[in-house]
Amino acid sequence: MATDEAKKSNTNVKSGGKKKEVKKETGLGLSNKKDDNFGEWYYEVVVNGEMIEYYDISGCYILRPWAISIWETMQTFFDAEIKKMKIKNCYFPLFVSPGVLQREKDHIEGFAPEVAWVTKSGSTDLDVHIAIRPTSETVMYPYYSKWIRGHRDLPLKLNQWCNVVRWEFSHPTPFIRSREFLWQEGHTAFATKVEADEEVLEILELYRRIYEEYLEIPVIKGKKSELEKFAGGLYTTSVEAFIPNTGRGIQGATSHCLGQNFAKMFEINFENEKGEKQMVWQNSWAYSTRTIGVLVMVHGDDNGLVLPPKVASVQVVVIPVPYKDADTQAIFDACSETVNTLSKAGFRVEADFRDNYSPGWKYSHWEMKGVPLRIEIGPKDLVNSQVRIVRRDNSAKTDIPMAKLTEKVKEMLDDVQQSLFDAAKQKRDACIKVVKTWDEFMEALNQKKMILAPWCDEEEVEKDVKARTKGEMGAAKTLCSPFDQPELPEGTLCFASGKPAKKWTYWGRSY
Ligand code: 86X
Repeated sequence: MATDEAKKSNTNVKSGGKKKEVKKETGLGLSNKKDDNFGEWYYEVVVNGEMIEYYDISGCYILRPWAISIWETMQTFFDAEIKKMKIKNCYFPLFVSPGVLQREKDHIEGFAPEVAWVTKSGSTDLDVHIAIRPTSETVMYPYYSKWIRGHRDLPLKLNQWCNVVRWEFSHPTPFIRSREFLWQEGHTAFATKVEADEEVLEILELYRRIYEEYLEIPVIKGKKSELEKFAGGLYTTSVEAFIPNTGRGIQGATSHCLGQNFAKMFEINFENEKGEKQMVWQNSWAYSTRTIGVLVMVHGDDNGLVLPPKVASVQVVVIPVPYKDADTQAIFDACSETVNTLSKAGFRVEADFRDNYSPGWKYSHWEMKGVPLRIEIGPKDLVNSQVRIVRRDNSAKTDIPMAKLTEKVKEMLDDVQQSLFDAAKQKRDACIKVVKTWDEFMEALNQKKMILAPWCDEEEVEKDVKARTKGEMGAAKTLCSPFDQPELPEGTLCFASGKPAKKWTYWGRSY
């Protein structure tokens, strides 16, 4: 793996000797292919697709409007859904005092090296250093303790949209592993475990919908193992995606039931109807800008980004294709009219009228940015009262009568949206391997599979699997035990320990 710095200089190269396969016509092509050099391909796509710009601090990236608009679409969906659930937005400070940060020692312990600190103001050393939030449990819960008194104060359901900082040391990757990222963090408190349990799954379903109904990425809902769960909580649920090119699972979002661990630490108590003092039951849940990285990795191709219409800030780009003596003005007018018709119908559409770029250059440019549909209008189209529509996902070209424009665009966008899911699911499913023995497991792991195996559910065995698979590529671990459990016949043995299996669990290398 090249360093972040190397990537930066590599992807910043706009011209010059480094690019191997620059498309002659346009100079816009990617120099790396997704299947040949996935890592480099990814860096190139996010930069050339204008989602990311590199920054002079390793692990920090500029999120350009093309990326933020996708974030905002997911945010609009999720924010409306949690408001239906009576969850309220709030905002707690970015800065954390050391006392507060360390209040829950077990929770912080393993994470301490990742916490970033402010140690100076100007040139003066601060008497008390101030931490930057890596997550907000310790920031928020003292106030939950203050605000919750009686059962009528419950449930308390808050969410915040914010940035967090985790000073990671292993290879940073835009969206996937960055030192600062955007997320929402929900923190809720209930009188009963039943209510908390129910919310955990309700939120997890929203995360599934973000991936499957917006980003068109199949995910598996399940429960994390004791080793992989959030140590401060009772149990962790997640949606797990898979990146076929690297053969790695990736945690898409998590929804935790914290139980009463934090209530104990932070003394978050309430008086019930009988006047008895009780501890609250808590949840926390989050998804982050990592979603965008998964989107790029799953759908992107050798021509750049491929965006699902629902999250694309431009769904249709209209490109005039003037020709020698043809009436250029008439072509431009037809383009404007097309844009007007489609915007009125509610589509996000733009024309590219720039006169300093050729149509071919514009095709590549908007392909790189992943726009789902391209409409080309040339002299022949004017004569025939038609437009040519080209799909980004499969390059299919269709000539559509102007009279049917709106109807056909709607149809095609819906079809692109669905096709992306179908293609991603087919690829993901082809990577799932069911194994029963250690030998089958190792073979599947070497073939970059996502492995479903019967497991005894013992922590020692999971640790052992990690140890036995350690290497350059990283160890295999559990991804989740799917809620949707295949039948486990009586007498099935654990693939790793040979003890009786308790459940089916997904295993693999992961991000
Ligand atoms: C775990 C747990 C939890 C609220 C979520 O996953 C959902 C939203 N938080 C986050 N976690 C840490 O607690 C943590 C703590 C410190 Cl101090 C750190 F530096 C990094 C951390 N990373 C994850």
